[in-house]
Amino acid sequence: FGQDATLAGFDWGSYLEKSGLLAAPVSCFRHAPLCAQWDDIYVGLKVEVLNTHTALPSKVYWIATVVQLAGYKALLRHEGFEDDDSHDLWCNLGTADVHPIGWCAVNSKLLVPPQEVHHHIKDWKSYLIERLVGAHTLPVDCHVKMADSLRCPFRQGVRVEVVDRSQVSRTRLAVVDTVVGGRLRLLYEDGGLGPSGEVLSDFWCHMQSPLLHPVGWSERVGHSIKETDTSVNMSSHPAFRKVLHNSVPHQFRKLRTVYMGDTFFEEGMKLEAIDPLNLGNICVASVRKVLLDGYIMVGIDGVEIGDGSDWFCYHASSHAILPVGYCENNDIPLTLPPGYDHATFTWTKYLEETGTVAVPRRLFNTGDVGHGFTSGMKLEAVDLMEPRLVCVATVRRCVGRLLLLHFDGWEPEFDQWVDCQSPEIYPVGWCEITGYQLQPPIGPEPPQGQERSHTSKKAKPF
Ligand code: MLZ
Repeated sequence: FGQDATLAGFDWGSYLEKSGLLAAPVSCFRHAPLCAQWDDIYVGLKVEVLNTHTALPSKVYWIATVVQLAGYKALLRHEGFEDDDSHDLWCNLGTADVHPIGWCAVNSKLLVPPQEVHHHIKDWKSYLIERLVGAHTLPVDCHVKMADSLRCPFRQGVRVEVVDRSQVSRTRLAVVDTVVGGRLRLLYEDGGLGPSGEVLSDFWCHMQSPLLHPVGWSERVGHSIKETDTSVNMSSHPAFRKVLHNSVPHQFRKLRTVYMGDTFFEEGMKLEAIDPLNLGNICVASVRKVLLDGYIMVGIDGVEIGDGSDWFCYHASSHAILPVGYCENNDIPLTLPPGYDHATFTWTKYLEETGTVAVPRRLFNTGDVGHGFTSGMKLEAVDLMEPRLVCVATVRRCVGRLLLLHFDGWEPEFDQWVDCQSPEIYPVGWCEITGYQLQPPIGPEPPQGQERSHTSKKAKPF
């Protein structure tokens, strides 16, 4: 499954032009390459870019102006075309042969105007001088910064603990197979290989994913971990032929410290939580177990199997757990336990009936972060139910630090709530830079403003 956007003829530039929508700026994505540099990259900058409109045998360049930005993609207009936009071209600032002004001089490259404009300007030298006075250009270290930020502390053969996709309440030992743009393909150590050596079970996540942990984590915090089935032999797979190395804490994202002092989450307390198997739903939920280091296990009320195998681990600082009343206060439909209906449900009554208390509001990390996303913005986002897939997506709603993402062309049942700082969302053009396959929109966009359908998609563990 999955298809390659470029092969399918998908092109972000014309897609955005057709929809008339904006792309979220790179500065919105804290973990994305060049995020910190993005304040210095804006419309109006002048650059030196490979000139493909010549018949010359060697690579030559020409000066262009950024006329529009969409994530990493810039719409460029070559000097000389003035107001004529018919030759504008989209190029990716992270991959294309685009450089700061002065780069050609330093690197002994020729500046040659495109054939189309060659004739109507007599004196190119003074034309350019006039156009370049007072102009700004790309930061000189732009490409170096890009390369630096694509470095990744994980390599093939590194062992980690990661959520077990066949039973979300536990972790499982896995080995890094491939790394693309900081996203890891993980193979469970006892995942098994098919008759022709193919991997039977893998898992993808970004190296900063909250689902990923150093070896020893589960035991340390008291999380359950699947015992590795040692009868499964993986040794014919290249990732297992390496000398395996255990990952260590400094390779992982530091979480915000939480104090588990006098008042903390307690077993039985109620809250609202994103359903880990249906990420578009925020549900009535309970704290089922308190682990160490600020981690808790959460169960969704009314649908639990009863053996704890569907509990899910969230850190106290997670965006996915919310105080009671959060949905009501923010006009989000709260998913109720079976047997309750929206006309009569109130949290006060529910707490009374169940003889429980709500988790104190101040324990949640729901403060505003001032993220810069607005609804309608386009981006590239992981479908967390099939985390190998990075898809064309749109921000449908912004509520505090949460974003409701819609996957273009897919029914609203596939929508997912994610944190604005999730490492699994990327600016437009990220796939092109990292060489990751982008999933294009499927079919025509379903009509807008349609009621969310009630035939719920069968929940699949990831
Ligand atoms: N096999 C899955 C793919 C879903 C991918 C959706 N991505 C937004 C299905 O068709 O259900």
